[in-house]
Amino acid sequence: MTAPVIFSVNNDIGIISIDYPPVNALSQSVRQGLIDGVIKFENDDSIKAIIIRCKKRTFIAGADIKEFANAPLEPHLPDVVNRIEACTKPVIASLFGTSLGGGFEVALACHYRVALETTKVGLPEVNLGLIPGAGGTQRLPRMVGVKKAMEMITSGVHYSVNNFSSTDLFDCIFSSDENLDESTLRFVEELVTTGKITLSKVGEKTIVNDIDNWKQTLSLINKKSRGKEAPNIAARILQKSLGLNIAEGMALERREFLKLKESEQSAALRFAFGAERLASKTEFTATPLEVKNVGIIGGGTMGSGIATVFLSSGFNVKLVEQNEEALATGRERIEGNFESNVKRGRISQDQANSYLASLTTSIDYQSLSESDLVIEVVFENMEVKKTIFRQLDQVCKPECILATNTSYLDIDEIASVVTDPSRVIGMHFFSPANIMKLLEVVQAKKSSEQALLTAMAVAKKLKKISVMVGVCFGFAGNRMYTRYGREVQQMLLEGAKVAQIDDALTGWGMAMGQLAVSDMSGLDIGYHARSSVSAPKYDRGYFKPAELMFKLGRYGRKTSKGYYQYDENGKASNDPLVDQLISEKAEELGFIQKEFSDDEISQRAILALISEGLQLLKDGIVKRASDIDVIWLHGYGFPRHKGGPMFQAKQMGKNKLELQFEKLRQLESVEIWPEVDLSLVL
Ligand code: T1G
Repeated sequence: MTAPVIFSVNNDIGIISIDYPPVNALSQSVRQGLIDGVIKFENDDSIKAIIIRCKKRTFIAGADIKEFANAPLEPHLPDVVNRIEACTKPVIASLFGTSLGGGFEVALACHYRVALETTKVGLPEVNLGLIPGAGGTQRLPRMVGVKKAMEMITSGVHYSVNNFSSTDLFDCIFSSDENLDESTLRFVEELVTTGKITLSKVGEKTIVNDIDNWKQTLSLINKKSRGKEAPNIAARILQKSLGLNIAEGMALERREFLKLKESEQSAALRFAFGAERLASKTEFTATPLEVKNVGIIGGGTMGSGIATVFLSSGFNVKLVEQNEEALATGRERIEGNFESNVKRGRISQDQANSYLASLTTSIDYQSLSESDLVIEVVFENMEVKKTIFRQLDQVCKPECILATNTSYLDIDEIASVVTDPSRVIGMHFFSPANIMKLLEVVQAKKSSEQALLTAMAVAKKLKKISVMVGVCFGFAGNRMYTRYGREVQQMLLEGAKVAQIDDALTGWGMAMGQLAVSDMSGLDIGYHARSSVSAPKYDRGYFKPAELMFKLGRYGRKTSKGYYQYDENGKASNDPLVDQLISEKAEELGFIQKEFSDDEISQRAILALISEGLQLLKDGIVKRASDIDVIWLHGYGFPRHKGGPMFQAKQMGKNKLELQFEKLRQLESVEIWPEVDLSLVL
């Protein structure tokens, strides 16, 4: 394997080139190479300046996340960046791609920074439950002020270099059609030949305190962090650093960084980072088909949302509906989605117009003859879907992939009406389709590797996170959601109150309470979905409170009454009548009511998710435990800093899990809490 760092000379300029795929991360060998390069050229009298550049995909995208599991090896990154800054010859960082975390800290320690205009920079360590650990909290505020540094470090967002034109952060921004290496060399040569080159050290600058109200700033960050520790710690370090010199500030930063690196939150967030990238990997070897033309059957909320996502990602979309009126409504919905994207400044009007220019509509299925992929997005009725697939079988070209967006119906049965069922798969988007990142790619019994891999490649273009799952009622996500919902229903029957349950779950970190989500998605939808399969005989309380709400016409937000009541502005409030009605139902069913603690509620709900997750692994519906976590992080508002239900199982460990499951089996039954094979997750 070639050395990740090589040295070369161009006239009197020393060049340190990093070539360490995939993202030139700061592994031990890269760190060592940087130090060796600085010392080599510093001691070479013929050298006037040093350039740090990277090959291939991007400038350094950070410390090597893969090394975090082990004890840190020398040279440590803070020493590397300080050595660069201390160099007696000017060091220039030549940026492109995404210069992030430790990569941006290396650039900040250089005496000059130049970049292509398309470059993104950032200190996103908080997304990994960390803080910058190599001077980022010290050098960035010295260059952009503490206010901007606070925003960048606590948000973890990547920023375009064009955001910093009012600062001295970049010495030169090259246009995107320039050759970065040539432009950087020209920039440095000019400085050297004109003798203007200097050793401007960021670390020697003072931090300008441009934050007026620290109390307010810190509380705002605490509110936004929703239980994540790292943003709050970073904010406090920025405050404390106002009176410190760079060495004292970096020592403080390092202490907190090393503490966070051992934290459960960082372990969860680093796990999530890896799990997301693993989810798209399969053992399949087929070559995905190229997809340009996409047919969408159904222009309802979901269909128009999915069409919007495809158009926004550069695909040609043909929307098909059963009549002109429905077609017009579908087009209006899509135009409405783009209008609100323009209003929210997500895209320009020109972009919206160009996306809409790739939309065509028809009531004639024949118009799908050139489609590479067709997605059926009509209401959940098996016979209607089978009719549509019979028509698609007639009109679509043999290599066209036929996908259904059903959330729970049997895709093997849908595929049974198609001549070549190997081209039938599920592509289960989550609502709202233009927001939710998750896509369940459903493998039916006869789905081909090529069809599945094509869908996963399309998902990447849509900037979705795709997870492959098998066919069962509700696939992976909704099947677990039903089990999670069942446990909430059971706790209602055993005496927990509506508001207490939702507060316990959001207090634990869930984005929303399960009952508030049910009210939002409609209790009638849930009722009809569950009615398509028979309720388990061994579970006498199975969704009884939900059934009661449905029978009372309390469908949730859409009827202003569900588990909560909603005023004319949609504001939710408790309705004591609901707790009373459920309590009476529970008595009628013979359930003994008791007090619940918030911990007991959240623990039992998470254990229900783990139990069903283990069943999914046992049934082979999901290949990896981490895929289940990715589904819950991106489809169901599971708190990212908790890693996911299966990650939580790992944190709990064998003994605690077995003990908890056994207790619940005693409380209820082995049918409801089946024996589980913990080796599937531990
Ligand atoms: N270390 C190791 N591998 C990394 C990596 C990293 N920092 N970043 C990406 N990869 C791998 C990733 O696993 C995948 O591998 C491949 O690169 C492509 O990634 C002291 C301690 C750079 C914007 O947080 O945000 O510096 O799956 O699929 O969508 O202060 O990756 O192909 O085998 O995501 O084009 C701070 C994390 C670290 C940046 C590219 N840096 N990376 O996105 O490709 S902490 C980060 C990203 C730090 C210091 C601290 C993105 C990306 P594989 P990808 P992408």
